[in-house]
Amino acid sequence: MLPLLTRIDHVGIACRDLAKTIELYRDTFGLRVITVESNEEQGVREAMLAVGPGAAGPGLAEPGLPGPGGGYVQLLEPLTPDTPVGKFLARRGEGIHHIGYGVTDITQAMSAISEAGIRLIDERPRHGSMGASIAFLHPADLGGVLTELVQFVTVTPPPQNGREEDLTGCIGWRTGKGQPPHARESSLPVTG
Ligand code: KFV
Ligand code: CO
Repeated sequence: MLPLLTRIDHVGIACRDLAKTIELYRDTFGLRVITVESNEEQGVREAMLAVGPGAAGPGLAEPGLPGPGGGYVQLLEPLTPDTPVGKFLARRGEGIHHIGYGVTDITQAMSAISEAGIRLIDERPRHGSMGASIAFLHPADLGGVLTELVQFVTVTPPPQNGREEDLTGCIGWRTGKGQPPHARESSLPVTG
């Protein structure tokens, strides 16, 4: 059997104050902030900080994004208390919230993992950071680890009208419930 998980894409970390936590990671580790986005469907405002060799990878337009062996730290601040990250903070406090793994074909990976008896939280892929397709797997079936599948697609810069205020000097855009303004090729396995 070929491995379904092709790389560690990101480690998701729940925090109460995104701006302060970005500063902590930048100042302590010198990490580069790639994006800051709000994702209303997921109830988060989040930042992706690149960790790794910094080479352009397949499907990544911009040199400086992680290539093979690289990944991200994803810092997550809840938009409201009644969201997954808001509830997590109330129950457990700040800390590691989930791990995101790269997959080549998210729809195929979801069905294979479901057939293996692991509960899917999402019945279909959702919109994730930087336009990726994402789907979550239930922590209760995976030893208490909330697990996310990530299928990366070609990155195109967000249009001007999708930009958020520039918190950190990095690219920022808003991810709403429908197609994000920067959504690309219609082959993306995401609906509404
Ligand atoms: N890790 C491990 N266990 C967790 C957990 C987590 N992050 N969050 C909740 N739990 C456990 C919790 O400790 C409790 O266990 C049970 O789940 C129910 O907690 O043994 P216990 O004490 O009963 P609730 O009631 O607080 O949570 P619930 O409403 O059931 O929701 C849990 C869950 C996992 C279904 C929910 O958090 C969820 O749907 N998560 C997936 C969506 C998500 O987390 N989105 C934020 C990240 S967005 C992202 O990463 C993006 C946009 N991206 O591109 O990468
Ligand atoms: Co994530």
